Amino acid sequence: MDKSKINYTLYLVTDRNILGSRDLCKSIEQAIQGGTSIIQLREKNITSIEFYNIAKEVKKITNKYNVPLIINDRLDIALAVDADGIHIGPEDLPVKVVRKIMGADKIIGASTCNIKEAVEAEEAGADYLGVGAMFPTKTKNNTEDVSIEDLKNIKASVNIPVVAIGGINKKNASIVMEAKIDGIAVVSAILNQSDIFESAKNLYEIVKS
Ligand code: TZP
Ligand code: MG
Repeated sequence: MDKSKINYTLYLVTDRNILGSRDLCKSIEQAIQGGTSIIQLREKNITSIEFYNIAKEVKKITNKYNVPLIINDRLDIALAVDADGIHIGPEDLPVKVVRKIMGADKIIGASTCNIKEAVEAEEAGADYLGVGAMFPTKTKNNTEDVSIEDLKNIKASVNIPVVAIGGINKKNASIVMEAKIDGIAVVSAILNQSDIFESAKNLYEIVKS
């Protein structure tokens, strides 16, 4: 996958807890059909073999639609399934180390919530930044608050794509897009909705307009 052509418009981060009994792969497929342009497989508290098996199944879907698959946190899983990239935060392996292991062609995303972290991540070799939490979220604990003003300043400080995350939904998506960022990353605004396809479609249209 040519990483200079990645479309960050609508970035789905997965969470099987939110999906409940609904199938992850089917849900991802519906989200992609609705306009989701990049998928991050995010799993917490599962074994390596479970994560690996899920990632292999998800990769079949993302390959089918030519949508990039990013693995959260786990470099070993990302390498094992030949994912398109990895998303890491301050508590994960450093960007520089991950770049060295994954090579130049893979996508590395970094979570940042201020200008200093953003600039450092870019310098270390990150391809894009995830910035948040923009709004209160029930999906992740221990988030730091990022204002729209902070988001604008971060975007202005780097030359790589920026996606905003945290509590973003159809009501507030246009507000974060005023920061001239490259896209929005969501969990519940797609996966916690009864119609995943429609939810993705609505969000995609909001971000694009
Ligand atoms: N990182 C910062 S906030 C967040 C993550 C993974 C959760 C976003 O979930 P939601 O449901 O879109 O608020
Ligand atoms: Mg992490």
